[in-house]
Amino acid sequence: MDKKIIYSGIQPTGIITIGNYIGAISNWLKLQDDYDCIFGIADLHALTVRQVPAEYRKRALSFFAQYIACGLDHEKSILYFQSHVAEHTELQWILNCFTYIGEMQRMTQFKDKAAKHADNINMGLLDYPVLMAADILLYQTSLVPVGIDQKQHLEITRDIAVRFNNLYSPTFTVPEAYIGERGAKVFSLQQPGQKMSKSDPDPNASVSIIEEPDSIMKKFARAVTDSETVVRYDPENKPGISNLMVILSEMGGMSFDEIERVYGDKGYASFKKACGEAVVERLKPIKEEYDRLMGDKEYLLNVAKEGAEKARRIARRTMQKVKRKVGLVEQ
Ligand code: ATP
Ligand code: LTN
Repeated sequence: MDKKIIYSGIQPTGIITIGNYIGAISNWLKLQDDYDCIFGIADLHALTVRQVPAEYRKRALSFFAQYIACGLDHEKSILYFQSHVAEHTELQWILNCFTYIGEMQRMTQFKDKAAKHADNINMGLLDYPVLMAADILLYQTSLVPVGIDQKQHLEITRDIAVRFNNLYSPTFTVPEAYIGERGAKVFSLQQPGQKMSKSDPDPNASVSIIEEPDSIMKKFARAVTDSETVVRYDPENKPGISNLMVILSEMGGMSFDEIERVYGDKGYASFKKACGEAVVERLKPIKEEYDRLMGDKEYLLNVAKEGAEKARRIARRTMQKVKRKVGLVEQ
């Protein structure tokens, strides 16, 4: 029997943070052997906000190198740039005709981004979830591993798929979100009430997966905690410490019990140092591999080309089906 299909992606904005790593990429790594996985760089999505072209091109390639450096394997999974497969926008147009404006205006992310970029509330920002639905439905995806913030986009994707399937006949697999238990939401090191975000302008709030060790240690030393001295998991009353515990447990492989036993009453400084060290240690091989890959651009472009070819083959099949169902004349 064919393996089930997994699809996910990240927009090449800002930096890939340990939040993205814990919430998304580390889950992807676990899925590569048991599923047919497709991981895209969502470079069309990020055009909804202004990008500086030369920087954007570089950043997108750097993100692709970071995917591979993290352990995503182009021999097991399809790794590619969304913009290299034209079927994404082709399907988006058709799905647009099955999506209501009101549904898009209600999306939390749209409302947030519209407030943040009040001078540029473009059609792309409103239509963002339909492009995401196209990404997912194009590949007959069963599972979509994302952080909890993307759940609403997954729900609308399901609604669009069901609507289309009911109007015609079963065409799209109806996907489900796959949200990791812990680490579904890693919080900012500076404002533990807010999620750690790739594009946070405060550099102390997040840690990149290719950051220098010294800088990582400093950021953990400066992380906001509370006025107590006990290391204890209590997200409500101790959000800073609890967030650090999630990070240490995900990156250093320690259970909460163990962390409380070892660092419970040793004071925050030694606990924060341990967090920094665990992160540095875990990221070390990733950074080394990333530096090597960035020295071989040709290799990266070849992997991307091969990925796009494989993706296109699957995407074409879905598009043929969709075009036939809606009544477009065959070529
Ligand atoms: P931005 O700040 O630019 O909106 P982001 O940090 O939210 O970006 P995305 O590109 O929107 O990152 O998300 C990439 C993936 O990482 C998604 O699956 C998302 O759910 C997950 N993710 C993002 N931030 C976190 C976080 N703080 N904790 C856990 N998962 C996260
Ligand atoms: N919107 C997503 C990125 C993304 C995505 C996808 C995730 C674009 N296309 C398809 C899963 C499946 C985000 O995380 N901000």
